Amino acid sequence: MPWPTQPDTDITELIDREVERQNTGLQLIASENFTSPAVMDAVGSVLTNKYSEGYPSKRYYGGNQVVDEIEDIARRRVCELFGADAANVQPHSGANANLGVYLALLDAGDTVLGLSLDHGGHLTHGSPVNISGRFYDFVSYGLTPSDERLDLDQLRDLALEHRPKMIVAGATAYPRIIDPAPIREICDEVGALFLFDAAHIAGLIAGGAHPNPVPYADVVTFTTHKTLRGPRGGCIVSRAEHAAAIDKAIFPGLQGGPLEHVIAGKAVAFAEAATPEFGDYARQIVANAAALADALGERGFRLVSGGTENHLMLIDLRTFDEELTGKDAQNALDDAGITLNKNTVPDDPRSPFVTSGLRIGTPSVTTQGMKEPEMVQIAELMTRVLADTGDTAEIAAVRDDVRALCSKFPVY
Ligand code: DSN
Repeated sequence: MPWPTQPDTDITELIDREVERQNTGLQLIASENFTSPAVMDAVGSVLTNKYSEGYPSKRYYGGNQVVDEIEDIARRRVCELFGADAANVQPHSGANANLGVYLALLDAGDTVLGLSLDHGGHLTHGSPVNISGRFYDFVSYGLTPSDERLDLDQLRDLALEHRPKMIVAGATAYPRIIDPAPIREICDEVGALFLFDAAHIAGLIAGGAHPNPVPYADVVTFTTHKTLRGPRGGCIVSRAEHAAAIDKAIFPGLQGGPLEHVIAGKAVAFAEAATPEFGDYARQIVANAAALADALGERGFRLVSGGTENHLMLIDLRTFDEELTGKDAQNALDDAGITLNKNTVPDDPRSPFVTSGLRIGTPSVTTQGMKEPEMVQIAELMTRVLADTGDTAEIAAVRDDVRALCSKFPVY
């Protein structure tokens, strides 16, 4: 063999450390999950060796007999999962999926409505620092000041005023159900295309815990690694009339060779998500989030919008401790083995690097089998750390308790 015979211990030891970190800490980042060994087997397979620019039966290189079958299975499975006409499983990420849709269906300078970043939207929904905001004329809608829900009246008013070519729904930090029906009505009223970015909630949709936007939207994009629990990557499903333009935009418009090993992992995940057990899992994610939100509320934390209906919640730290920033809270919790991310709350006076809030998600802890009683324990562990982020002895004690809790729910 021409390959080195000695393992690359620099890397293998770090992978071992990461396994240890994932096994012994609480993973509460709302966009993460523990993917299955079957998915990881596919992603770590010889499929990584194959170049396959193009699409099944229309490739630019030879030798694609096997990967053609794999990509076809992935496309067929995801169409069945969501009831879609067409699918493109090649986007390397959710950001590329969104960009591919814009490239397919918009011209540079077109007007688009998207949820503002500081109210829970994604960078690719028109942030000025993202290509979406630089190439297209995005206008932001937001949440109501009163109950922090999507402001559909404002969305309609902005749509009537700006006559956008596309309305983008979906969020990265919004704890409520997004009903696609009224957004479709607004799109129809102004003649706009409807893109639903389901990156965070694709697994909840697949599991029947959230409404399916596919019958309403022209195009639905999502990532495969969040609630859907597949490999890291993106996907697009669409109405048949948009399929050719989307395929052309992803390749050759935006990407080169597809990652067929990841596409195989996506195919495995789509099959896993079609099982009745995955429906139970999706419902438990939501039940766990509700239990965790209740327990945090009882301990003095304000929940943005008053609670959650999905896999995540945003807590506004200011009712608990006016001086405590999201940044300091994230760091102290990390020291205690509780991993989550700082997040702005709506109209946050602090910068996105500091923030007044935290985003907390339950997909990972639900995968490892935790239920409502463990959510109460997690709220208590978090409260012990956040009561005094300078108390290193208490943080060390919580680290031990986190390790003990996780040892009852082994992952890998
Ligand atoms: N990084 C993802 C998230 O955490 O929501 C969005 O791209």
